[in-house]
Amino acid sequence: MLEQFTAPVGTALDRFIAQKQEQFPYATGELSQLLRDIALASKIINREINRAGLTGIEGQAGGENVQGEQQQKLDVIADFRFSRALSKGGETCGIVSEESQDVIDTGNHDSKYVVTIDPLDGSSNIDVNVSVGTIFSIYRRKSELGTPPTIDDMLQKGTEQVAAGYILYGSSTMLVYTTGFGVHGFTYEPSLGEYFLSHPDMKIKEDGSIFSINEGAYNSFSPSIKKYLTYCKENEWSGRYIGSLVGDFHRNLLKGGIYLYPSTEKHPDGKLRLLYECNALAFLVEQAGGLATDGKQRILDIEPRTLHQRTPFYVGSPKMVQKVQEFLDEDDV
Ligand code: P6P
Repeated sequence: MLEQFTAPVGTALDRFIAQKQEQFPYATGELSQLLRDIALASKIINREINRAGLTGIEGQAGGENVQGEQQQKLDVIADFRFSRALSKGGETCGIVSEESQDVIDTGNHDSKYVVTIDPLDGSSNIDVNVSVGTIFSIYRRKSELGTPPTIDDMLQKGTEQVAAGYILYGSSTMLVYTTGFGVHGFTYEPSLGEYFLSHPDMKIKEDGSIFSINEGAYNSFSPSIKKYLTYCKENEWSGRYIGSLVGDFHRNLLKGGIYLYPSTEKHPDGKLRLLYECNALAFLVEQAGGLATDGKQRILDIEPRTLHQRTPFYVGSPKMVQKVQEFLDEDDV
């Protein structure tokens, strides 16, 4: 079993990835390069986001994505940038993106990885200067090298992830990722155009007092979720919800807390997408000592049926997720 990897704060991302590659037996460098490709695209998106108000790329693009949601101009730009970086980087044969109906064939049929990605989650917040994020997962393909990617390459359980992470475009821009050996956070230094290790081996608190949920949907929550919210208020916990999953997740990762998106009337299967939102965050939170469920089972154990399937999502400090589960179990009685 490979030892937990750490490096001194301030280590540049490229050097960190290279050092970790040495740790992987038989590593051939493709995964390292794939992580670099994602980091490069994030730097370009970061610049676009920071200048959005000046370059007229705020607001809606006029189209809808596969979910029927209004696409923001930056959704389209982010999707293009990440798809192009991953295609040109040559290390992935296929991509599933929130912004595309079907599997994107990158043409790199000799590469052994596939990527699922939400290029810009929470993008409607950009116009009001609230943090947004990119969420990604990396899997080994199941189909033969030299052939086009298949739907089965994409419909893999979260336990099959090779790597996962997010970029948070916030007051500072951070890249947080795991390859199964802990969670490591890097902060972007724009003047140098480089990410530097700022949060080695991130761990979530076992318990917490922050709950993140959109209480605007209260009337359509199940009785158990309503009882849970009453429990949160009786304990005088803090409600913190910015409507941007990566921002809410990152705060709870650092401070302890829970993010909840239950089934609602508008989203009977939950709103968040399994393949390119929940699986990545579930892998990260488990690596950081937390839990992620759909209210019945571990997120990472869910067998995906369709590319854009949704799931209820409860993620965060283990004791807080277990407490919600106690309330949810009452529903099944
Ligand atoms: P609601 C953004 O659209 C998103 O996917 C997440 O980033 C966010 O947590 C959630 O949806 C917000 O959804 O229904 O509360 O507006």
